[in-house]
Amino acid sequence: MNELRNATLVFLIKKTDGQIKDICLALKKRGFGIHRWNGVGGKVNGQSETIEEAARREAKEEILVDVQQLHKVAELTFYFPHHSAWDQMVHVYLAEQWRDEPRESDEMKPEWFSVNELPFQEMWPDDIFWLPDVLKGHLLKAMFTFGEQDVVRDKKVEMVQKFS
Ligand code: 8OG
Repeated sequence: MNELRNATLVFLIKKTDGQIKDICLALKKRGFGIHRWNGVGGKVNGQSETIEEAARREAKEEILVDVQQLHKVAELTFYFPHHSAWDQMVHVYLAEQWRDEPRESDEMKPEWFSVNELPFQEMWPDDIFWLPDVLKGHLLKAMFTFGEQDVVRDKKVEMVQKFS
C-alpha cells in the first residue's frame, strides 16, 4: 500500500485562565472544502519541506500570519473509497502565538469564534467528532471513511498520550 499523502491543519487559539475560549476559523473561498469554515493548511511538499514547515507556510499564505510555536494535537486519516486520490493524513496543530493579525487572502477569510459557538453545520462533517475533544486539551488519532456527498460512513477516534 502506498504511504498516505500528508496535509496540515493549524488553528490559532486564545486561552483565558488556561482554557481555550476562542478559535480562528477561516472560510475557504476556493478548491477542496470550498465554503467551509476550517483551520488553515494544505498539502506538504514532501521533497522540500517538513510537515511543520508546510503548516507555517500555509498559515502565511492563507491568513497572512507567522505562527510561532506549533503544538500537535491530532492525526486524522481520511479515506474516500470512491475517490482514493483524496485519501490523506492530516496533521493538526494549535498555535497560541503568531505575528500579525489574521487577514483575508485569495483563498481564505478568517474570523474568530467562541469555542462554544462553532459553526459545525458549515464545517467538514467529521469535525464535530474530534474538534471538541482537541479544544478540551486532548490529543487524538482518528480515522474517517467518507461516502459520496461527504457523508461520514465509518469512524474511529482514540485519545493518545503522544505522537510517535
Ligand atoms: O491543499 P488542500 O486544499 O487540499 O487542503 C485541504 C485542507 O483541508 C487541509 O488543511 C486539510 C484540511 N482537511 C481535509 N479534510 C478535512 C476534514 O475532514 N476536516 C477538517 N477540519 N479539515 C480537513 O483535507
